[in-house]
Amino acid sequence: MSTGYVWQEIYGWHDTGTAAGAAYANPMAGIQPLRHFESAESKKRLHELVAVSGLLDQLERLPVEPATQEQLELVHTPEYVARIRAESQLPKGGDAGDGFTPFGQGGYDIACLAAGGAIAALAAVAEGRVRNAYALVRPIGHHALPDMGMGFCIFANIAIAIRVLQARDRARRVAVVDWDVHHGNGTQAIFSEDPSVLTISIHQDSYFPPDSGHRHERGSGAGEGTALNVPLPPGSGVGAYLHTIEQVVAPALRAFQPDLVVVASGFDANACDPLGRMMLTAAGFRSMTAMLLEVAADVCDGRVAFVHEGGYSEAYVPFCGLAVMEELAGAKTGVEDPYHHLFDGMGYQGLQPHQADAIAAAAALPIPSPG
Ligand code: 9RB
Ligand code: ZN
Repeated sequence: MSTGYVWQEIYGWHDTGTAAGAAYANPMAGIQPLRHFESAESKKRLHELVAVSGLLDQLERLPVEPATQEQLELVHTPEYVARIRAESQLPKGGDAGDGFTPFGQGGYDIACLAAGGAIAALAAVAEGRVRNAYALVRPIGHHALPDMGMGFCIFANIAIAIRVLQARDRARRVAVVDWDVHHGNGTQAIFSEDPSVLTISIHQDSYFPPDSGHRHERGSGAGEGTALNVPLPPGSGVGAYLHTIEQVVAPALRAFQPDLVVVASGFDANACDPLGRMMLTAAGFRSMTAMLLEVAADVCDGRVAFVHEGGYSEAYVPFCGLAVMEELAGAKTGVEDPYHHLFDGMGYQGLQPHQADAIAAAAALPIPSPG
């Protein structure tokens, strides 16, 4: 069986405008127009490397339908969906909610196609049509809340896809492993009271959203214990991340016994991301993927679907993404990480004592088992 792959050219046309990073350009306040942090470039270049390296020929390109209004409303409020649709018809587009999540005309349609890409990937894996899958979608989704977009996210792509699968009875228990450098607050909030979905987020401690992703956030009500946060100190590298997968994520997945594992695959914890302050390498992402595949082979016949999140290094994201997809497909393209000399040997790549303490504290948190 093959590895499924989602990419739509129009994802590259989602227009985040002439911001200055995440701020709105304002010449009178000294803020010179630039690009938004979240430009298409890192994703387009990842797709182009997948194609040029030859890996694309070994993947199964999955067809994508836009998520329907009904599917969006499995997670989002009708009012929010209607507002995005209305603003998307304006020539200047709109903002999904926090002032940092702009979109251009037609942004609604592209966001529906991003949610649809997540649905296509999760469905293909859950239905056994592919062994595993990577959905390279844009805009990203893990910060989006039911009634508000934020942090470059319009619709909660992964959460919508999980709800669609559950409604079709294609999956009951699902675990989300979010390795984006930012806290996966939206996914956590949506499933907070839901015992059927375990959300795990590994992120840079106390970054974005502000005051979010603390270890004591464990879900609530019937979902108590099904949110797991691993805030890591800035400067964490390959050693800290692999230790986290081994000591926290793998045991949690073995305890929770999901039918499907979904990875919220941001690459902004890489060593040269402009927004993250972590040190992951392409080889680090490859090893994390291999470890997750090994656990998934034991708990859910290897059913893993990756859905893209952040990652803003236009130069390095392509190599990190290619490493993950090679591992998923069990293929080697021969393209080497051109930065490995620089990043693999960086000081403090190994596990540091203060990182081990943070990981041990997360590893001590109990995870509910089925039944
Ligand atoms: C805020 C500002 C940000 C900054 C980074 C992200 C990253 C998202 C991501 C989102 C929003 C500014 C809160 C500027 O990659 N997620 O995976 N917002 N930045 N000013 N203020 C008040
Ligand atoms: Zn991020």
